Amino acid sequence: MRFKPMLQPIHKILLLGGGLALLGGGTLVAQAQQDCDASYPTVCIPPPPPDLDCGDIPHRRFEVRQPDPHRFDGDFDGIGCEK
Ligand SMILES: [Ca+2]
Repeated sequence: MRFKPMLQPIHKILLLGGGLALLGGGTLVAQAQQDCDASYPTVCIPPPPPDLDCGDIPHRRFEVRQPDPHRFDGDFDGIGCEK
């Protein structure tokens, strides 16, 4: 009879910890998606600010969709950082 009151708080802490871990994981996924601008679907480039140039990123010849906030595709052919 003495063990039951001691076990209950531990059980609640474990449940709380699991819930927080799930919450934390969901937040991390949401942040990762926000950091990838939809104008560059094949690579992950965060939206400005700051404004990035091709020299600031490792990617070359990647798909660019408008509005292209970083202006990686200066000639508007849908391919960014060709040079
Ligand atoms: Ca281009």
